[in-house]
Amino acid sequence: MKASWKYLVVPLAVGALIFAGCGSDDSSDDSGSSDTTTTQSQPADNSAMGGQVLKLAADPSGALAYDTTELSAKSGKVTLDFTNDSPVGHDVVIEDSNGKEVGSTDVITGQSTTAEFTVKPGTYTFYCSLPGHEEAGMKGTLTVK
Ligand SMILES: [Cu+2]
Repeated sequence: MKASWKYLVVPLAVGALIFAGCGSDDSSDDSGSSDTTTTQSQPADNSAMGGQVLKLAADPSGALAYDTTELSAKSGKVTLDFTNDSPVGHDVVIEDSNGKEVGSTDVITGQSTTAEFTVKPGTYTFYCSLPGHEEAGMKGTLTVK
């Protein structure tokens, strides 16, 4: 435990400095955060930088389903990485608990796309907006802590 504790302290201290810098200087935050994350693979550090990525895929055989009905994220910026390898077009729309849309992807077929949005703690829903798809089961819950 002693050795791993020592290695933890330095990245956390650097992360705190960069994070503090982001709040007061918007012009340089992008380049600074990408440099520091290259040496860190821990999810905790990535989320501190606002860089969490959620992966979601449509059923590759063409069934009206995603590969999961439950996603979870931490409060802040989210990049949704959506893959649809099936021959059927799909998208993803994210709504908050009031039914207000907070993010969406393009309708894609046989490729991947991303959508970026910001979430607060609470329960969100995601679904496919193509006619009949949500009703057939292309929907799920995004829980944000
Ligand atoms: Cu769909």
